[in-house]
Amino acid sequence: MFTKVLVANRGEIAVRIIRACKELGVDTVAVYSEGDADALHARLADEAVCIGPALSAESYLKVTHLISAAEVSGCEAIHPGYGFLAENAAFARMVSESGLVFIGPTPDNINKMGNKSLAKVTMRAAGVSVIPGSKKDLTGLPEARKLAAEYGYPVLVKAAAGGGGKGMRLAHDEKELETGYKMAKAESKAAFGDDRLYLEKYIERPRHIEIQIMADNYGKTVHLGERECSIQRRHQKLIEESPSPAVNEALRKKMGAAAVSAAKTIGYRGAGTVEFLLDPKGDFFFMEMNTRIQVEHPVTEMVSGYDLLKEQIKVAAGSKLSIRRDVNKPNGHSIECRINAEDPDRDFMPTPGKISFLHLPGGPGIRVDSHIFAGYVVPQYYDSLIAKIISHGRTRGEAIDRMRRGLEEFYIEGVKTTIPFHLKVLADPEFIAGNLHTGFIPEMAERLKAKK
Ligand code: MV4
Repeated sequence: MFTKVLVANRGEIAVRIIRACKELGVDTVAVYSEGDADALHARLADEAVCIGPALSAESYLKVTHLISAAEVSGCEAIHPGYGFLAENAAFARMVSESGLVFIGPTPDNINKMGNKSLAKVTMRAAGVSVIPGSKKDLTGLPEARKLAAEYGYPVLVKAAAGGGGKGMRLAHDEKELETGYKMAKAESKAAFGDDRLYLEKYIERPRHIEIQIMADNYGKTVHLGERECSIQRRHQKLIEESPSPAVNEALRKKMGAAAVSAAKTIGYRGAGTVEFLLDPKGDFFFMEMNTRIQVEHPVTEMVSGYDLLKEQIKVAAGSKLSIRRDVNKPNGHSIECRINAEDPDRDFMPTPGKISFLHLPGGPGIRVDSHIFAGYVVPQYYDSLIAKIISHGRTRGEAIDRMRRGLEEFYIEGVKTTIPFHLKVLADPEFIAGNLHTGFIPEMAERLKAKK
């Protein structure tokens, strides 16, 4: 095992990584920006190094600062967390070329999945069902028109370098395709410096179902079941759960096998997530793969019994996976609500500022992953996630009841949060019935308006 690990992140995930290292007997070095001088992760780690000003571009994204911090403090490995440099193949390569271990997949793994259009080519060749669409990057608008006519409208134009909805345009007819194509091209050029596009048949009212996989260096690759992440707002997930109300054991085995073969095809190592769309008929299609630990990993931990961070670190250190077989039978049900410092009454505008009072929920079946405390000032510079409440129960109903109680006993003053919004979702009859799909939030808004 490593003796010392550099935690190249901030917020709740930095705290989560430090906790896993403590249990493994590994010392930690935190990095922090000038905007995070009082942050919890810098206090909980054994050592802390300031790596620059508050702006991420001058601190958490500075490859040279991170590698120097690891070298001067005598670390053997770097954990990137999620976001920032977690899916940057050049960073992963520089870490290993500096004689350090990148706790994550290989640079080649990251590259193969980073281009979403190329990832689909690889998956199709491996026999994984992918969303019907262009077989490679589009050559131009004429080809887009031809393919759209072939598959039938509506279609989606997506950025090859994208993911998570950036540079994506929906078209219901040829006219919309023309403007959508041009806008997607300009947007992805500006956002990624890469204007390659691909086209897909638009799947109506799908669920977003993702499969957690883990792989070691000894040829072992397993899946840990699914997470349902259909409840999103502007491509930001707000609530995730495992298992999905729409997935039975037979479907879990099929989707799990597809995810494992996706990972094996590229010689994947470490923790990863294979995203699928599940259509109302029950057919599923590969969408993209995320080559990192994800925000919503705790719901999988609660129903599988495994600590994904510890597994990730052990695998990177050269140990075998402790998970010996696929997790096809989840233990109970788990739900995660993301508590953001945002005002749901003002279009989810960020609400940075000082937390003047705080009481975090607890009790049976409630876990809180967070870095906040009374007196903490939520900085304006980073994403607005301040806590994750994760409930666990024997049934989905019990997980919902516990989550509602947890949200109600979360007392926070000084910043507005997404807690009232979560309570509305938990009271929604369609949510309670498990009727989830990617249009859930706009449709819930309509239901609430009709009730008034
Ligand atoms: C789709 C789709 C329907 N059909 N692709 C949104 C984010 C990005 N990862 C892909 N997304 C979608 N791709 C096809 N061919 C619908 C979405 C989508 C969506 C997906 C998951 C969760 C929420 C969503 C909200 C709107 C659209």
